[in-house]
Amino acid sequence: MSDMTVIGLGAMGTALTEAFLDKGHAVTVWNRSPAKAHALAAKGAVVAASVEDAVRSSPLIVVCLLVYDTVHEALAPAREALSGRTLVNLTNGTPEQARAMSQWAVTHGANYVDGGIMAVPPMIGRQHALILYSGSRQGFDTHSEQLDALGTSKYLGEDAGLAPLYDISLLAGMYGLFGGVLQALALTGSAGIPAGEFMPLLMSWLQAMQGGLPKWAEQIDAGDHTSNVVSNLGMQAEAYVNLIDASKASGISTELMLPMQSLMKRGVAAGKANADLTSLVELLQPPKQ
Ligand code: FVH
Repeated sequence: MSDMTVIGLGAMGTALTEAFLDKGHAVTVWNRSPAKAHALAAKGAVVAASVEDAVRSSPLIVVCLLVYDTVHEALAPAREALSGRTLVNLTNGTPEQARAMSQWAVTHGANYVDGGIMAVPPMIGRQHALILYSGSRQGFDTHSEQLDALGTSKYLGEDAGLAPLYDISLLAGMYGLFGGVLQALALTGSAGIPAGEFMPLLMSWLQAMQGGLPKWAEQIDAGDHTSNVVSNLGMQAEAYVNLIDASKASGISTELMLPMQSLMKRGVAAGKANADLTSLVELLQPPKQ
């Protein structure tokens, strides 16, 4: 018997396996393309001949595949073997996919824990790799010590959909930031300014703006977007036009910038010109009943 099985040996599954091995655990692995297991076998992992053998080898099954459809496809031949084990699925997906997978796993007698990895493979095994978990409390508590080998574990609650909800929300913040950074570098780059020269300014500007985010949270939780406003939406919507015009004048695509402008315009049209930018969150959400 191994301590855990890792199913999926892509960039992330390989990093997860290495972190378990580094902590001295006995690990069984399985991957669709067997060649990816060779290097791990040399480090001490046991390579299972089939996905069913892999599941039968351990009480803890960690899955990290490309998408949820892949997980269903890969685990189908091993479903009878899942009974009495804990299935931890670290594949990226939606809250709905996680809840459906949880139901499927519970039907087959497994404890189901969904997970969101807030780290890239080289970070795995270190404290700053945050791994979000939700789903079976019993399954998580039984294996939390082993899972701590992967990074800092954070359990969010019994609803399996919570980990992917936090995961995609954190990714939404990241992609918003990355989109803005790409636009900034396209603008400065078109004027011949090297990215390396502009980046320190951009980083300190973003850090300064980040300081205002706790106030955003307070305003959004209170539903009050009009007290102590220092940069109202009406003013920001006017200034934003310059960002679009300057991009166009330099031949730079505005495709990343236009959706925000459209939301700002909608906010102004809805009478929020004197409110803070935080008021736009209500326009993104479905109307309150
Ligand atoms: N790598 C990263 O930076 C991010 C960090 C945050 C979390 N993500 C998510 O982790 C999942 C796996 O990502 P990955 O980086 O390991 O991805 P790949 O290196 O492309 O490996 C994909 C594995 O999935 C297997 N696979 C694909 N299709 C099938 C299938 N039909 N049946 C069985 N297995 C399948 C693939 O097998 P193979 O191609 O080697 O045979 C790999 O094991 C993912 O959800 C990220 O969003 C990573």
